[in-house]
Amino acid sequence: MTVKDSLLPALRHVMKKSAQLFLLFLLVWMLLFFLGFSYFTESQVNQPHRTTSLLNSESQHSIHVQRSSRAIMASRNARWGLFAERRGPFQHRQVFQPPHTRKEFKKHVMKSPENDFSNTWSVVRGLWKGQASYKSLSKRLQKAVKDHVHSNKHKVQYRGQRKTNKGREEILCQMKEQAQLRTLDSSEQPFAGLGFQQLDPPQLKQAYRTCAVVTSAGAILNSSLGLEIDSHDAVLRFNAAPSKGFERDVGSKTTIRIMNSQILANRQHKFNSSLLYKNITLVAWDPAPYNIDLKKWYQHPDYDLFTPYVTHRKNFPEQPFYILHPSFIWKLWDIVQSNTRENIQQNPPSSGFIGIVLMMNLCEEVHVYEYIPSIRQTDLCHYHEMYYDAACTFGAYHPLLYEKLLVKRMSTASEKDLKKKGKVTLPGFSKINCPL
Ligand code: NCC
Repeated sequence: MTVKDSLLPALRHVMKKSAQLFLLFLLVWMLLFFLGFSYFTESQVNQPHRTTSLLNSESQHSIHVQRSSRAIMASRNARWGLFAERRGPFQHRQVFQPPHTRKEFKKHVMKSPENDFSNTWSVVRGLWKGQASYKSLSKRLQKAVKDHVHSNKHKVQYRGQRKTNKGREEILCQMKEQAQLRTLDSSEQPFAGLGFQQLDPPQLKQAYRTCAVVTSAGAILNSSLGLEIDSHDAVLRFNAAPSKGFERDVGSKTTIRIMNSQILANRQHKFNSSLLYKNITLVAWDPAPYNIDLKKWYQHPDYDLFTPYVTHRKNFPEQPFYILHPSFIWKLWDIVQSNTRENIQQNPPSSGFIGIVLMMNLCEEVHVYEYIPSIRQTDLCHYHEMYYDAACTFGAYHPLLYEKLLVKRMSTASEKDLKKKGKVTLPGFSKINCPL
């Protein structure tokens, strides 16, 4: 046996082992690379915010997804918005249920060519300066606004003037003069004939010094505003927005809840039984036709709020519960249009604007949280629900952009409060002094 004969098998064995080792090394390296890559991308997404332990894991995930992809929301919304507008139960109102899972999100959103990441921020900056316009909205929202302006569902015929360069004092005086609170008048027909007088709650009057209006915007998450909000004498919340589980950011006190008629009419909201609507003052609204034909409204409300209202008043006669008079709703619309050069959507203002003016009637000072978006702005529609739509913040059905511009023009909040807290401060009507 030669040396060559004895070395060859040993050499072959060493080479085989080295190849196996190399393959193993390659495999481990690929695994480490993959883990490192996904960790890195997740933490990039997380960077601007600490996640709150009050959020459930699902919504935490949703926020991560959202932050990484603000740019691509509008296009997703366009597609899913149209889908919902054709088929959804709320076809005449604005918010749509977009895809929920990461897979759906990637499929429908990430691949879209219509990403408009920069757009959201140009509108927010415009709102901070009080100068945004229809043209600053994404193409999708511009189209939605245009469609609403053309459809004129509530037969709005605005005959008032427009004076769009008013200063703060002048706007406040216009508000005080024209936006006095009016609730359903049970002595008016058809309500008098229907016995609504027996259901009348005591009159809603000015009662508080400082008040907080807490919008449902997703951007209030991670704000840690809860303690500040609870320090006010009264707190107004909207629709089905909960405080339980979100106390750190939105507080826990609720004094008044304002609800659009969907809340009373749609069973899913469990208006009869849910604790959200117990032991507080309730205020409901529904858009009547612009000409305030009360009989027609009673027969064809947008959503039937009258039946649940009557039942609730009978079951809980001690609970203060009001329906806003449609003339109050449309007066607010008139005020927004009268201060806006562009034609605004001919749909009622959002509950947000209605609630703010309601509180200006009831409080000496009103602090509104995350109505004008803060630096936390996100397309996450609500802090308590996992869906995304810039329309929740800037409007499609409701003339939100214009309401917000008007509120910004009336605010005395500092730039820091505005940007960091998303807070505007307004005087209550009792504190506004106007020339006679
Ligand atoms: O979404 P919503 O409003 O309940 O929010 C209450 C108010 O908070 C302000 N907001 C909300 C989200 C956001 N990202 N930015 C904001 O500034 C707005 O001022 C808003 O009015 C409504 O106005 O009543 C609305 O109600 C919902 C819905 O009916 C209720 O949430 C109940 O489910 C409407 N959505 C649909 O109809 C599908 C929404 O258009 C307006």
